[in-house]
Amino acid sequence: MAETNRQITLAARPVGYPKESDFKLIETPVPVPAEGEILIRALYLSVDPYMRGRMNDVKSYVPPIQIGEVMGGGVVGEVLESDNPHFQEGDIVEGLLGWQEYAVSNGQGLRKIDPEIAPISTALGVLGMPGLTAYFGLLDICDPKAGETVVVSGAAGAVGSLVGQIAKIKGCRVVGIAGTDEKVAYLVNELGFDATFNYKTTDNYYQKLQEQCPGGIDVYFDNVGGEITDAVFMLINTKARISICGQISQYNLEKPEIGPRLLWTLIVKQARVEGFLVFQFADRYAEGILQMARWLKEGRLKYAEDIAEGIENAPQAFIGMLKGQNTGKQLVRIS
Ligand code: NAP
Ligand code: FER
Repeated sequence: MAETNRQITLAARPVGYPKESDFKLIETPVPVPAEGEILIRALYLSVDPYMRGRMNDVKSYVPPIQIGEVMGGGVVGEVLESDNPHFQEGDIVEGLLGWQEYAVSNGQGLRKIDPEIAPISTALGVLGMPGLTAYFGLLDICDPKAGETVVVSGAAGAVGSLVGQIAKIKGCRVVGIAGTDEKVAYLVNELGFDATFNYKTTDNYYQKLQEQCPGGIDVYFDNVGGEITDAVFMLINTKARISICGQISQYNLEKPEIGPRLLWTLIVKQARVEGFLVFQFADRYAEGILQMARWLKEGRLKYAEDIAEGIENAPQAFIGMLKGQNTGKQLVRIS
């Protein structure tokens, strides 16, 4: 075991897109577990869009990260020592342990991972928070039916790539929107999406969606917001369901965008828009993980991971993810 614990802390509150200088790598002693606690060595760190919000000095469902505090976030790690009857040395666990190489925990909120089911990194992706977001956000909030047209934005990311595949499993026609030609080709060729476009090289989103959704849009799973979402609103069908999962196009803006006012489309189409947090489904996580694992095993669900190496590269991996450099789930492997 190393003698020091390398940690990434918040050095400054970002203005616009975060930059490397907003983070600081520090070294502290490896923590010593107290009575009833366990010591965990991190193997994979998760970097997620929600962390951008936690870097602002705004209270949300959890308090913001303070300057000098270790960046919060999901981790998969190995138990090195345990004084807790529920965990043994060698167990693989997942929990909110933050961007650091070692952490102690009293076991609360930690989930034991079975490495036989799937690679352990999936506990931060398809079999973890993003997978549950896709599963409940699509099936519960949008109730997609066979034959309906489902549009998903942020379609090549951790959540979006799973949303599209679940919609295909349910017999829907799926249209995905993402930011590179490689991503949109991957969605069609590897994941079975019916149509896709690259929003960075498309001028008129409305016209493109009209072409790709000749029967209109029944379900919209929104990961991005902004102009893409405005175009979708203009093409929804009667009784459409829209789930607001994320609005990543807005997270790094210095000034809030004033967009077109399109809520009237909801009146005419008697449509429903619902925001959700994956945590509201906590009492049903087991159901979601079981179903996603089953689809994985049956080969009906594929997943991609983009893996950066070393904790020192976590800030760059996070910034890169916010700018679209990832396909599938962005992770950081701790060697
Ligand atoms: P992700 O999609 O793997 O990564 C973020 C992606 O966002 C990037 O790869 C990039 O892809 C895209 N993006 C960045 N800026 C954009 C812009 N201005 N316009 C359009 N797309 C942009 O991340 P994720 O973890 O799966 O999260 C996806 C969304 O779900 C996020 O909005 C996140 O906040 C939300 N989320 C919500 C919950 C919840 O409980 N509600 C839980 C998890 C995630 P491109 O190359 O396509 O631009
Ligand atoms: C996310 C975006 C936003 C997310 C949570 C939130 C778990 C919540 C934000 C808030 O409460 O302000 O991707 O994922």
